[in-house]
Amino acid sequence: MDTADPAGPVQPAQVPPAQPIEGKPVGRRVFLGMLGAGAAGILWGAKASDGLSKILRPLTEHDSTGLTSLLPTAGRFRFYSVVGFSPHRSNTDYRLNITGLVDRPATLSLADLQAMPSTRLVKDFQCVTGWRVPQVPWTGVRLADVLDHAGVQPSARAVLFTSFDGSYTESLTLDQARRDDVMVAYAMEDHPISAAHGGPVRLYVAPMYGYKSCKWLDTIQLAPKVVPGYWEQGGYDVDAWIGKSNGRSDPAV
Ligand SMILES: Nc1nc2c(c(=O)[nH]1)N[C@H]1C(S)=C(S)[C@@H](COP(=O)(O)O)O[C@H]1N2
Ligand SMILES: [Mo]
Repeated sequence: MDTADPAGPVQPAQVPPAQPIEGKPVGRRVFLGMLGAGAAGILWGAKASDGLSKILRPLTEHDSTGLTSLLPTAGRFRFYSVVGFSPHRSNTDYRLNITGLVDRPATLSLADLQAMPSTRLVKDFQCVTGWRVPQVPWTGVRLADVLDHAGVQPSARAVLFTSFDGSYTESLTLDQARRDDVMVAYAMEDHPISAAHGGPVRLYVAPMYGYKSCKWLDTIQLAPKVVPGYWEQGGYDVDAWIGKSNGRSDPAV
């Protein structure tokens, strides 16, 4: 266990019950998926203002190490991991692999990514279960630039992502992946992305619900078609547009 990770010793907790989505209750498959997630320990930290405060408060009150104060986003973000822990890879060991239907398969270090033209976006971060973190700054490289670096072959139609947690998967169509607001992110809130939040490098898909933003990004594979990701196999929409998917149609978003 990495003792520098204050979230490490926290025990897995139940995922909060699904909020019925206005006009359409959460489908049975989604609900069952959430039960499964709870058992697997999807949520292992939470903001102190909700019913899960028991997770963080014992650390805050009894944490003689003071490590809890290193959690910069405690109170804003929740920390999700379907494997129930936060995998760790150092900045120097980190590699991003680009494989599949590309002309030049590539392995990029964090320094390689940081040497590429960067982009910064400030957007609300929204989980499909209802919590939202307003105005989060993200910095990284446009996914489109990473794809061009490897040279996408004409037969590719989709981009598949895997995580070095060994379990999480996601995907986008090639058109979605080429949007300006989709990035391979290495900074969040203008700091390096912490291990809990998917660092050193995670995907950030601004126009979609949080589950698209694969943490601990390991491999980007160009493929002929989309493969439903971890949560999508549990019933969530493959096209996860905020406000326009998973039973929502919110003209304000
Ligand atoms: N590898 C991995 N990526 C993941 C998840 C996960 O459990 N594992 N959870 C997803 C979900 S449902 C959300 S809402 C966000 C949460 O990001 P955070 O843990 O940084 O708050 O990460 C997404 N990416
Ligand atoms: Mo989420």
